[in-house]
Amino acid sequence: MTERKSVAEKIDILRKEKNAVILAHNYQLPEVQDIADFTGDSLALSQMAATTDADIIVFCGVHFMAETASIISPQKKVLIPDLKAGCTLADAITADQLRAWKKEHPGAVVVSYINTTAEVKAESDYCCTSSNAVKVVKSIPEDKEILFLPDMFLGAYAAKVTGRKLHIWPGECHIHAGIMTRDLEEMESEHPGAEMIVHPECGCTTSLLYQNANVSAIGNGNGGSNGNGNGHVKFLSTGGMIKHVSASNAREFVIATETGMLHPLRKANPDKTFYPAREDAVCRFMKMITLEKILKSLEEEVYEVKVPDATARLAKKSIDRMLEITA
Ligand code: CIZ
Repeated sequence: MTERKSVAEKIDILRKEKNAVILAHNYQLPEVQDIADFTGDSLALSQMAATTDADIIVFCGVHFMAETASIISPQKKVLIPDLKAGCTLADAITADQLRAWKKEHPGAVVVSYINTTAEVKAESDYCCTSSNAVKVVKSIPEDKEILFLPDMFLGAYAAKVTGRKLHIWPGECHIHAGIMTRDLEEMESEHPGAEMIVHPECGCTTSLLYQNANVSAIGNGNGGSNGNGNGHVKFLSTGGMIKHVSASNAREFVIATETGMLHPLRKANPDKTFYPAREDAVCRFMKMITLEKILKSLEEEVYEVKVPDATARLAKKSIDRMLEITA
């Protein structure tokens, strides 16, 4: 009798046969994160994949993330298991809209959040992530106008912390925008003493910043001004949340971001307790990737995401400029 293999086992066989690496974003389904070679935020994943000798990258995330992997590893074949896995925030501004905006502000410096299409990155001076947006903005000479896009909450955060006047594109991630101050207040009264860990794309970011003098800066969780201060509310990127929570003495945490994030946090910290700020903060695009689709992706080598060379070269410049500042 032939032994029946599970989908995960079949994925494993094919990944080795095809010399593929599987990346899973922190917001992916738990079973997808569990079979991945690497989990993390989109930039870190693309950078990790670039250090491997894999021929194929299967990106379990949304479309702009696969594009970032293609920009950083143009010689590798990048696959996304479902082409419909898009990002409403990245779709909030097109390259044409950005070109028109730039015309209205000649000479302005363009800072684009990583959640943008490759074409938009190619039209930008700097890329930034949620953990380094403040650093990137601070590095730009005071006399320069800055166009910040596409997330208005992250933009408002960077403006408040740096004291700079930014022109901010009115885009938002509908999941994060729905996490409001009253959600955090409710969680705080239910779980007094829990640390409030907030992604800066959240709708509550600006009011928390104004209301709560005891907040610590956004960052990557490495300490000091990077997010590990003594504040009760901490603004952190997903990578920063992982680092910060492991180092924190707190036992309970309220996590204000997409609920997929609770899986890696719980896995790495089985002795700590995590509550989502909102149970319904679930991105349906992130959850489109399933084990079955990953298997099909490897079997049929679908769906390829390839950024055209000229766009990739320009987009990479904006990423490299960011890395020069934040290295
Ligand atoms: O780039 C990412 O992975 C996103 C969208 C969020 C984060 O904070 O890691």
